[in-house]
Amino acid sequence: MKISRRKFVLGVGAGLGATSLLLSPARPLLAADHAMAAAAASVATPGFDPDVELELRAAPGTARMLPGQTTDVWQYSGRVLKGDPQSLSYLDGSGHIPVIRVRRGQKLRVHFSNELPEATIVHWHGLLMPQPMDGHPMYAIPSGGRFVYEFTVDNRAGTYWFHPHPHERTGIQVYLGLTGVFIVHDDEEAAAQLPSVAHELPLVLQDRNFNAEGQLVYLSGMRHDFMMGFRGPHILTNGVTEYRREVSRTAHRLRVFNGSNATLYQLRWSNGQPLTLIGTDGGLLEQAVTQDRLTLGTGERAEVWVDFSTLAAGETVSLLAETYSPTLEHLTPLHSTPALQDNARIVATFAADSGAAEPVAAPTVLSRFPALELQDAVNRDTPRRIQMAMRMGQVTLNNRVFGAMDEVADDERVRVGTTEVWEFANDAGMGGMGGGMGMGGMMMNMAHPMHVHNVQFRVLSRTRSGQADALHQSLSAGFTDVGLKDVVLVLPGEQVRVLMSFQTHTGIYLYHCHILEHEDMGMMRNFLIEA
Ligand SMILES: [Cu+2]
Repeated sequence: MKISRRKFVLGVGAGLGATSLLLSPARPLLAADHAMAAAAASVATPGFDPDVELELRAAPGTARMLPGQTTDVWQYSGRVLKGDPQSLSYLDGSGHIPVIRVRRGQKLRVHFSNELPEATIVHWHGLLMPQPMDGHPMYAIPSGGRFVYEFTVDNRAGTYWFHPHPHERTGIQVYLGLTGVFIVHDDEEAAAQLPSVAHELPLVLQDRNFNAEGQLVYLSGMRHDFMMGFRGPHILTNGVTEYRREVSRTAHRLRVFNGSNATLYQLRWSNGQPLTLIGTDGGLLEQAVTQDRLTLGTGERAEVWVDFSTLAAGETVSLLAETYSPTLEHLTPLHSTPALQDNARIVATFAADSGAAEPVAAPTVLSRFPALELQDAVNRDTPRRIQMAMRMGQVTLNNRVFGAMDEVADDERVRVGTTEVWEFANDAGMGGMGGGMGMGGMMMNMAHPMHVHNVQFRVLSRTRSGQADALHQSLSAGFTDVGLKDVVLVLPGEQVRVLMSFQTHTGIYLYHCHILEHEDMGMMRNFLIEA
């Protein structure tokens, strides 16, 4: 586990100096990358007969994010070539965030074209996917390039998403607007009798910073800023500030998604009612659970059931958020415009319409989980340990940063068909191994949302060195450790064990911190699923 000099130098030299990610042109693709990309899908496979076929572009555009102002963005847009016309739509709000909606078992083909001035590639976050379709940065296509995605939707009904994944440019590309929601429906979900699509409320939460002309402002490019992660004074919901929506007086299904680069949200209802949680990253829970708060790290999703029939016509209820930086600085008090409510920021307001109230009983039994048992793990007593650390201006996983596109260490190989326990350890600098020195010797203790590609896992345990303070207790109370997950927020001092099964697909996939600035700095590694 020692750091090879080459890897370390690669990480430091890869454009993260003071002039930075934002100002420097995109890293030119290596010849080897081109060869791999070319070998992958650039044309449709004749034998693949899609149920749904889409065209998807990434291109510069504009959006109405702030009242009365037009903001330059990068956005996904497209059209349906084959299949249900509702397979592609756009969220309300600014209208620049697309939603792909498919059924489990359907074959999907997406003709993707890169009309950005730099390389990009699309990752389908949370979905089980053949390696060449997963959007690994080795498949990044240059400006003007095309990529044909073909895969069978093999996930449970749930709220997934898609975003760019080119190495060192993910943060800025997502920030400029490249985000999409990917919704899967299935028969099990239909049996649970949840609110219909007409009563779904997808809510994408993203914080942003604007200049006086209403244009997006990202980080300066200083290394320290990337260590801290982006934070913005405005919270956009579905691309707009002060999101407000009229709703009918009946049950609704919220699909809440933290699409920010780094900021954490802790959500609650303004009227004090508990949140009825029905799903997480990997789809529906077995049974609905209620909790007072909901904590979402970047990339995490939660589905919340709510019945608005108790509201009088015209009455409103809001979703409130306390916001935190990954260093667990409480950001909410810094941003008192618009006015705080109950010491929290208002991220969405729902106003009841004047239709008749139609109360609906809360759902109870929702789904059956796929079998995922600790006794099946090949390493139940000796978890694969992933040590996070921040020191010498570097963010590392087991003392490594992302290296060559196809680099896999001996301890990063798993066997297809097996179940494993992984332990994400965020205890460096807490007296544990690895140290915790950040910039210039400053101690860096940050919460890292850890994401693994091509798998949905179960959270087994959280343990902590030392006493949990009040903030840790409060954030922990909002966790969604009950469901199937593809991101788990690991607080400073914690060791989180997860159980996952590599049942489908072989090849190189990624695990990484989902603070996008950390990912771009190389807090990301390949792992290989071997036959
Ligand atoms: Cu991180």
